[in-house]
Amino acid sequence: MKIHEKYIKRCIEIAKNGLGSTAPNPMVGCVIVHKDHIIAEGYTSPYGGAHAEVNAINTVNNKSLLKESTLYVTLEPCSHYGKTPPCSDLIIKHQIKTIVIGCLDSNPLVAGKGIERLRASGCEVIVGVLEDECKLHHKRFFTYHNKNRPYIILKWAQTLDGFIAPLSKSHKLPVWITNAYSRQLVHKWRAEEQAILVGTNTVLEDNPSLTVRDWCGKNPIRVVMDQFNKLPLTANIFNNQARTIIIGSKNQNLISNTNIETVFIDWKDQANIAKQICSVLKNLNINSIIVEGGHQTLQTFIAENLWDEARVFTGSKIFENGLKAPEFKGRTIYSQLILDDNLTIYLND
Ligand code: AOF
Ligand code: ZN
Repeated sequence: MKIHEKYIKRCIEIAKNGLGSTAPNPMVGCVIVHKDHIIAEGYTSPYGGAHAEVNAINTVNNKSLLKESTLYVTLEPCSHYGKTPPCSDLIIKHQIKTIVIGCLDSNPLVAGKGIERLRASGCEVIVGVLEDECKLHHKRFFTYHNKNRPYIILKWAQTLDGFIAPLSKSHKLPVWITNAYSRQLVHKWRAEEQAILVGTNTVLEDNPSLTVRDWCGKNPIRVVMDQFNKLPLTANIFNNQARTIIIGSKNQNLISNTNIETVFIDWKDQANIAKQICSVLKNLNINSIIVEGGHQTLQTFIAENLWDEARVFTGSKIFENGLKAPEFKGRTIYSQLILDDNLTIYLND
């Protein structure tokens, strides 16, 4: 493997340590190489904290080595004052000779300016090493800036005969379609995304908490659709374990609680429900969401073609009747058996 690719690959690997904690900032990875030895590594701190380059540079004891080093980074170093000062200034201050970058930053505050600044100060800058891999790694960040909406992951579990739930009210206890290992994986996924969304019926039928319990990590922001003001305050989604955003109607009684916010969309504009939700979420700085059902909610996002990935479990049970799994078309990118469950991941491209 070519030398630059080897180190950018390492950047992507360590960047994943930031998954679930940096959003809506990108999870960037950085390594500093001196005479073909990695002398420092860093990844983006939790939101509002230090950027990857700063974390890497700070771990170098002998700063004079930096003048003869190459800094590798998945995303263009920033050039603006946000919650933290510009990384490009720090790189320039330490006179790092060569900067190798995976892909450009699409945040309009940066977008090429970081590179200009580095070049203007005399650094050698190489851009576009493993560019596609870096763009894929930063998929949430790029979707947010380039498509003005969060990265959308649809998730559901279906029986072998294609049902996502038994017929309404025909069950009292939770009916699991997938095994405990698959369910644990879903908790890991929840911790990785900034928000989780379900429809009204899912809350009324299943009373889910939508929190992360079978994995370590933060709870996502809970987003719940409630067109007809049907959700009881006793529902688990209103417990104080996470922030909850209700997508409601203007005539709704507002719930007064620091953890619960209500936003409004025009429900009469039936063809653009998902689109309106996306715009609400974008305005709330949410750059990724996992949609966990039910049928109607999933189908709304599919019908408006507002989804990026579908993660579908197929268990070994047969229901014979019930709520049908959503209909969609996607390209299979991954398939795995989890004991008797089959997980397939589809991309919408
Ligand atoms: C980098 N390295 O590790 C990250 C970058 O408010 P701030 O200061 O945290 O800036 C956030 C913006 O900086 C973010 O929108 C993106 O453009 C860039 N993120 N840049 O050089 C990093 N996380
Ligand atoms: Zn930065």
